[in-house]
Amino acid sequence: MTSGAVPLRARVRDLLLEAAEVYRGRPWEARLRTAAEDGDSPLRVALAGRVKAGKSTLLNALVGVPVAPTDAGECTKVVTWYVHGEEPEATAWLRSGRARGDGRVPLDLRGGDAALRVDLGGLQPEDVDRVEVRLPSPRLERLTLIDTPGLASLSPRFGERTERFLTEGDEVGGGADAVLFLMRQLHAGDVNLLEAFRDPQARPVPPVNAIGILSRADEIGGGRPDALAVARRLAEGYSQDPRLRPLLQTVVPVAGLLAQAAATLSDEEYRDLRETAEVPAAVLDPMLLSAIRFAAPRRGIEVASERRRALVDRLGLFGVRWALALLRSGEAGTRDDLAGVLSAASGMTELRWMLDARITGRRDAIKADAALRLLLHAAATDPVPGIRRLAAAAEQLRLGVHDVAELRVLNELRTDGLALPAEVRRRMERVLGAEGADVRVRLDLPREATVADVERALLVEHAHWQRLAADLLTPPEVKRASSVLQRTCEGLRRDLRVGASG
Ligand SMILES: Nc1nc2c(ncn2[C@@H]2O[C@H](COP(=O)(O)OP(=O)(O)OP(=O)(O)O)[C@@H](O)[C@H]2O)c(=O)[nH]1
Ligand SMILES: [Mg+2]
Repeated sequence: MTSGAVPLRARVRDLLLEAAEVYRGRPWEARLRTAAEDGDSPLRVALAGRVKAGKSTLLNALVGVPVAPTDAGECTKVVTWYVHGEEPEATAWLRSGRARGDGRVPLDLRGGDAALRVDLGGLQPEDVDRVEVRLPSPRLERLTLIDTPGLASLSPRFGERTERFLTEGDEVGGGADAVLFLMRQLHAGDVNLLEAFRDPQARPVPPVNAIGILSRADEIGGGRPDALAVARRLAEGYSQDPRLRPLLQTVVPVAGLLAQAAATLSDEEYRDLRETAEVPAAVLDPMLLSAIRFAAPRRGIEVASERRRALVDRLGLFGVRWALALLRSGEAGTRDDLAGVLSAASGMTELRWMLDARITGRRDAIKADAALRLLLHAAATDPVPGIRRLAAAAEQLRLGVHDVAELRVLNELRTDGLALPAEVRRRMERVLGAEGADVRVRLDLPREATVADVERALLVEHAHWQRLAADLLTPPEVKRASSVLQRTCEGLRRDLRVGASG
């Protein structure tokens, strides 16, 4: 491919700028210009879901420090962007109509590393389009995280803001590139909301960039000892649920609170847990039946009532039970041991892996695909002279750039745009890396398969898709998908050779 010499980002940017010229003076101009310059910025990942689903807690766990307010009484009222910056600072962007000057208002950012507080000053949440918090956190270098107000909240006006942001983007910064959609249990409201993204061109976040999260996983099953195993099974069921399948690429269980506590567990908290673990079982076990019992004032227990309450707030009841069990069995001899086990149980490692493999690892393709879809959407809704040629070029890029083409096939597989039997669909998804990027996973080979085994399997796989593409009865869109699969196999073979020789 000769055009491969010019990087994808540059080609997409040039095309969008050209389209912006075509729309000069019309509403699409600004959106296309913003999207053209967006190729170099970090991916924007929004956390969305119903009220109290645990969005802000998970955001804090992802950043590694508590930056978003999460108290039980506290709800997120404005869409808040957490962006990488050299110095901590916060800015509000006012909604148009309310704006003075350029619409920006600097805000007070209180607190140090431990916990931040953004003060809206005299501003009303409903006048604010979004708040941007800049932080020198390395975790934010590759990802901008966006906290959103709970959907279907008691005050619908906050939830509506989220819905509008997710389906249309905001006034200044555009929309999200990917969404983590949190749900505690599958709820009809979740399906309705996710349905709102269905419009295949306007929808800013295609299902392949949306990961479902079964949140507060430790509470599932009423805090049973095997809560996380139960959550894992439930999440697997959801990810195959016909209502969710077309809307999300997968569903994973995560206990954000455990992850956050594990990341920031203090020596003092560890000591309090250790001392509590030494209380005789006959006294301790009944205390562990509820958060209220656990924190109730009690004589003869070293750790004071308010300190026990603080432990439950930090770890949740399940987390406390589990930490105590680990301490009693000697599996958590140090603070770091305990933090390690809690962190492993939180599902956070899997989530990070998934974010890396499926979202940040596909950054360029995701950005390019979103920008090209925006151009196509503009061309479809405002077909000015001169845009047809650019729309055709955008289609060509989507087909010609393999990563983008793969992404498109993955989307079509989720949204049933391809008429294929379930097992063929699953095989396509697997080869395209939906279950893991590793070549052995993609080919359903055992871990110990040799390079020669992999090479052989790749040839078989390639031939399979070649046959399907060549079959006269195969519908055109499946032929196109099969050609993408062939190229995927060719790419994997090249990587294998490079790996084997290097
Ligand atoms: N047990 C447990 N509790 C959690 C978990 N995540 C959050 N919580 C608790 O759930 C409550 C709500 O958490 P938030 O993170 O504020 O939820 P949110 O979705 O941001 O809420 P809104 O902004 O009001 O919509 C808090 O009391 C958290 O401590 C979790 O993984 N496990
Ligand atoms: Mg919140």
